[in-house]
Amino acid sequence: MNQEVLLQEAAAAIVQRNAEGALAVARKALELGADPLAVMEQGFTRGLIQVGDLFERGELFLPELIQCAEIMKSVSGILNEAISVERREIAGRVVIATVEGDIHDIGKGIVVSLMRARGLEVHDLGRDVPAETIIRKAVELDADVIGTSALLTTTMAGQKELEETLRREGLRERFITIVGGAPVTERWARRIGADAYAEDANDGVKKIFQLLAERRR
Ligand code: B12
Repeated sequence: MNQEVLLQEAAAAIVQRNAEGALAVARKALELGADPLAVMEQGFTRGLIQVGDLFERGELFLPELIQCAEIMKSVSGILNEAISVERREIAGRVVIATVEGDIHDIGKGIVVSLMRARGLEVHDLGRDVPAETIIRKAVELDADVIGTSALLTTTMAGQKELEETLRREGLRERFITIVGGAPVTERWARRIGADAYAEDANDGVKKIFQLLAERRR
């Protein structure tokens, strides 16, 4: 089967809130040997973004949005697991969380899976996590990288607070920081003083490896 058809079916299953259909597409994708990351990002995620647009336009309501997110969670359970592990030695230690006040964690889940698959040791602190808690954990684990996700314009402030707290406590140079999430931009990363912005999981992992390499030079 053509991969593009599969990606369209994946997106449609989310928009139509078809839980069984979505799981069937995810399983079919694996059977056919499709790239699970591509199916997540270019298929199911595309559908979820359409759902977000419908919600924003008032054409869909919160219960339906929740239903779509739940379907997304169940397919990501299958597909994230299948993201291929390419290397085994630990390349760096990452502490990651969705910032305080924010419960969006689907994108972070994809990022975590890809990081693990590429050989990073990842400590996922979950969602709605205060900056202070993220920093304490990063210090305790002697992490190399702190990654944060924010999906609401209001919660992006948590990423700024993290940078400010690190600077105030004299810890800024100790960690590489990377920010992501739909409303987050390169400009925002620069403005708050984060080391990097990532638009998706692949971009994030690539930038982390670059920054780790620069640091070890
Ligand atoms: C699913 C969803 C939900 C689900 C979340 C379920 C879950 N467990 O995550 C539920 C239904 C619970 C929900 C709730 C709400 N939501 Co909501 N939600 C969405 C939706 C449709 C999709 C988000 C998503 O999962 N995208 C797919 C993933 C794969 O993409 P992603 O998160 O961007 O992640 C990728 C990249 O950004 C990047 N990335 C992300 N994080 C990181 C971190 C690092 C370190 C790196 C390297 C990379 C990286 O890599 C990821 C993979 O490629 C968006 C619409 C949208 N376009 O984003 C609205 C949206 C984010 N929600 C919105 C709103 C308003 C809400 C609510 C306030 C609704 C309400 N009235 O209660 C609540 C907020 C609750 C809270 N306190 O957090 C608004 C936000 C508007 C704004 N400007 O702030 C949006 C934009 C919808 C809209 N268009 O109005 N939501």
